Amino acid sequence: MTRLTENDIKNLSEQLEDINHMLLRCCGMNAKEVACDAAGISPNSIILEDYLVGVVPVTSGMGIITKFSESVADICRSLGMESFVTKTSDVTGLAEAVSRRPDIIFMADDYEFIAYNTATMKFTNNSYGTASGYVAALNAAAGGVKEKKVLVLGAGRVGGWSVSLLQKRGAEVTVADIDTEKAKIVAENNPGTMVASDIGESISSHNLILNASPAHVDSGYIREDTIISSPGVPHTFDKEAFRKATIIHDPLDIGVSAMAVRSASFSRPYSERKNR
Ligand code: 2YC
Repeated sequence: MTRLTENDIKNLSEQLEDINHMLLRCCGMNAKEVACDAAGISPNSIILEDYLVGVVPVTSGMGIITKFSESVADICRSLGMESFVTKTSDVTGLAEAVSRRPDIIFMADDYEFIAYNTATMKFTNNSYGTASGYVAALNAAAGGVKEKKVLVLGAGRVGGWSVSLLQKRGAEVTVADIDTEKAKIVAENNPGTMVASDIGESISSHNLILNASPAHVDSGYIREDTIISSPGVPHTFDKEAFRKATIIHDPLDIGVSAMAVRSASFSRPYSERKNR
């Protein structure tokens, strides 16, 4: 899993409006609508304002990323939810969060990042949230991926979910990874998926790409009028790539929005349950 850096997210809260404008331009939807599409629900079937979200900083492993928790809380607030970041971290922070009766608790260590729904004890994670969010964005930008060829770059957790979710939407998926064995395993787990033998050639032969890899994509391979839905960090496309392609990217917003909406969709909000 590629770890976000402080630099990746230092201005994220201020950029949420710009990200919405980028999504509206590329997909005709804002982050909330992309997240609802990713969760398979219609935006007017859930009142996100009724949900309370607690975010708990975690110090394990490589420790806290400056403004990570605050960025997650701000993203949830931008969806209309009420959210708070606990003053304490780890188990103390979890106890602090639980005492405020949140509907959803977000916590991330260096390997797992979850949105836990307290009513149903179900959680969704960032790998699924990011894949479902960027698949929804690509589907919208492409005017639907059904029966279209889509290349997934990267056979990690986000790439694997992306292959599965693209196939569910009827796409003809090819998966590419510098570790061919990882690509083959994803293909075996998702029958009908092709494995790219030559990554450069596969980039040149697709105009719909989901880039779930941290590797640099050489713009020389990118065809004119390609759409690249790109959760991968670090985000290293050059000017030529931006001239040739529509590139959809943000460091955290789409993935966290998809997590928040999906986790909320697991239950009625506590405020509603409490008033019964
Ligand atoms: O500040 C904190 O609470 C840290 N423990 C957060 C660590 C997040 C590590 N994960 C990542 O950087 C990546 C992100 C793209 C989101 C999922 N994994």
